[in-house]
Formats: sequence, C-alpha cells, structure tokens
Amino acid sequence: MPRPFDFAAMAMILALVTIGLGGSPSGSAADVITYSGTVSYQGSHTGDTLYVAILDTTGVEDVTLLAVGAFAVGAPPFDQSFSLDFDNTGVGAFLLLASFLDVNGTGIGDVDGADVFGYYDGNAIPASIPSGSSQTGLDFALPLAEIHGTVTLAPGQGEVRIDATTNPACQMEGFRPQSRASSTGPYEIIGLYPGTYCVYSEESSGSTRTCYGDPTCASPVLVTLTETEVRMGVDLDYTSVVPVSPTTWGRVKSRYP
Ligand SMILES: [Ca+2]
Repeated sequence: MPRPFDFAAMAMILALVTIGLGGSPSGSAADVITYSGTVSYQGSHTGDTLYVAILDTTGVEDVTLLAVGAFAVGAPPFDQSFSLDFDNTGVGAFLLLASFLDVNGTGIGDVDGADVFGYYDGNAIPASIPSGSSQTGLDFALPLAEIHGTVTLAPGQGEVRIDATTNPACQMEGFRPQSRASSTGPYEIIGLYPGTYCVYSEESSGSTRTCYGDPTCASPVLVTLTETEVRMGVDLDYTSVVPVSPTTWGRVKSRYP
C-alpha cells in the first residue's frame, strides 16, 4: 500500500529543483518537455499562492516532484495559466499534474486538508498524462466540495491523519494531502471533487484506524458529494477502537522470605 504523500520530502525536493534552476542545464535539451494549461477556481477560499506541480507516482513508496510553479493569485474566481518544463529522462510513462491553493499560508512544505488541492483533469480520480512529449491544454478546475466533522481521540493518543478516498473499503488510493489532528476537535477537507468517498483516520505512528460510520472500518458509511456540496458532521471516533492500557500496580517487592 502506498505511503501517505510526504510533503516535507516534497519541499526538500523543491529546494533541489530550485537550486537546479540556477545552474547550467547539464542534460540534453531534447530531454526537456513542457506541460502547459490553466488552473481555474470558482470557490470561496482565498490563498496567497497557487502551486502547480508535476508528480511521478510510479514508485510504490515515493512520489517524485518533477517540476513546480508558484503563482500569486488574487481572490477567486481566477484562471491561472502555467507552463512547466522538466526533464523526462527516466520518469514513468504517465505522470500526474496537481495544483493546490495554499489557503492557510503554510507553503508547499505543509499541504493539508485546509488547502484546496486538485489535479488534472478535475475529477475524483486523477487522469494520467503521457510523459513522452510536451502537452498543451492541460486545463482543469480546483475542487469545490468540502467535508467537515469532529475527530475524537482516545486518551493518550498522538497525532492522527484524516483522509477521504474513492476506495469503498477506505484503503488509500493514489494520494492527496491528509488533514492532521493532535487532539479532539474539528477537522476539514476543503478540496474534494464530486464523487463517493470513504472518510477515515489513521494514527501517524501505529496502525490503528477508524472510519466514518463504523469505527472498526468493517462497514464504513460512504459520503457522496455533489460538485459544490459542503457536508458537515462527518465525525470520526477512536474511543472504541484504541485499546486502553490496563492499570498496572508496578512490581511489588516482598520483604518476606
Ligand atoms: Ca497550507
């Protein structure tokens, strides 16, 4: 099963990409191709920066950031054109094109459910783009539907991640940034395309997970969203699935033979 997409690693790769841009091109010019198109957004959230990124998800374990563009966008609605060059040597046959509006101002190193995250071609399941040649007309819209709820943690529980997946059994599919919570309280995922989702949470460390509609995840209740739907009350509760440590008395030392 793929790991959650590591945006901290993505930020590190971004730094490398940025450094690379300052140097002389070392590869053959014929290896560089261009993806271009437009990202549009008709929603209500405002962010400082719109990022557009080309991702190689071929690796089971890792997602590689091949190129990224950062654009200062004003209040929505907006249409932002982009053109990204990258070296297609050794990449997967098909790539993904993602974009997110950084709503909470935390930058590309910290993408989560509070940011509006979308991808080409604007549907619940990302479309694959051939990597063999330059592509134009890669136009897509950021998603408009949202899920809100409360996550209830068990006593002593650490950070958890919250995700929505098109997999009906709540198994992670593809990737998308996950919301995080370290205590009981509200959570949000503000960028979802229309579709049917299984909403779940998993511990950042450890394997315990819980699902909307069934804390055991045996029979999760799926959430179907229309294009602009804002669904409230998608609550997640760990209290019945996290084992409670038994009270221990420590070791009792006998003073008697
Ligand atoms: Ca952010």
